[in-house]
Amino acid sequence: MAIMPILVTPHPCLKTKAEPVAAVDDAIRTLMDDMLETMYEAPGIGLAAPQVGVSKRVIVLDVAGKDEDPAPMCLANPEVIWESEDINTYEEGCLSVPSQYAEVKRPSCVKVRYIDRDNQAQEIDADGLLATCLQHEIDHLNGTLFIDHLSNLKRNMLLRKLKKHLSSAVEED
Ligand code: K1U
Ligand code: ZN
Repeated sequence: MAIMPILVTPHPCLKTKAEPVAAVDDAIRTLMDDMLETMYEAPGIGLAAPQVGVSKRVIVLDVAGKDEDPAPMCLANPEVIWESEDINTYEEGCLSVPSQYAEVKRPSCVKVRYIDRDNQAQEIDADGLLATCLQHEIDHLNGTLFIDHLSNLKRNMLLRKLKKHLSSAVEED
């Protein structure tokens, strides 16, 4: 297992559409394990392969609460095959846009088709935080960040705050 460096916007890998995985083999399982370790260490509740510089359609998530048992999920080639008309607003963050948060509106419920760790096709019905996190991670595979869902004004304000945050983090070093 290995912890991988997480890329920060505006890295070009975060704006690139990721390639589908041909099959979930040992190499992809190792990538999934490394991504889970990286996500837990960050800490985060999700991570997409482009965030660690790998342009493949692989995501990992664990939205279990602090007092619940860990519930890691590994998905290859995830695709939303149904979404509700009902919309939910959630204050999202992103490990590639560190320390910045904003409200994002997305469908409340989704059905996602994917390939699991054992290379088996699966479908999952998600609502609540799991639905939000799945959509956020699938967005990463298409080169979209949560800030791309904001107005130009809000996105530019947030990017200015990010610049300040990153330069003060460098000064502290
Ligand atoms: O994709 C990512 O950058 C991970 C991101 C996922 C996410 C967060 C919120 C809404 C949708 C998707 C994060 O995990 S940011 C960190 C975070 O939310 C968190 C960290 C520790 C405990 C609880 C939450
Ligand atoms: Zn993110």
